[in-house]
Amino acid sequence: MIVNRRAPSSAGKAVLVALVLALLPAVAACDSGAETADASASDFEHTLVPDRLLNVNAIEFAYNATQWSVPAGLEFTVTFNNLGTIPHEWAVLKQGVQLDAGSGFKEEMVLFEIEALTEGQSIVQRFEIKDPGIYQVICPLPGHLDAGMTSTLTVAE
Ligand SMILES: [Cu+2]
Repeated sequence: MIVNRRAPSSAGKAVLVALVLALLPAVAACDSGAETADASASDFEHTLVPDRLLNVNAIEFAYNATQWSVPAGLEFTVTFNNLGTIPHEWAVLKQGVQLDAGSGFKEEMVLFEIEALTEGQSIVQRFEIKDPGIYQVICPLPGHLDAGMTSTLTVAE
């Protein structure tokens, strides 16, 4: 596994800046009472849809939920916060993959993942899953699944 500690941080800042920039025109438009029929309006609505916003916290050795749920075929936003004292990841495994032990993990099992965040880091990333079903989420770092870092992502029709 490639662990790049710098990339998540800079990517997260870029996304946050993009979100802030997307929100600014909508806020300004509200103040002036103008129409908000531009592209940024849909981004603004997206941020207000609760089931498309996942707030994921990681500590040693667990996530803050045993299950998350998102709609199929729609982009959702994951805010991943490492509240622990060592690096953690958030990896959604491909449908049908169910790991009980970290020793069975292979990188090709990953549908997508948020790579290692160091302690105290946060990142915002957007994903979309087309196929409804149950997906296992793990922290692939050595020993972390075995210690309990596994949850479920339900993708509902
Ligand atoms: Cu971990």
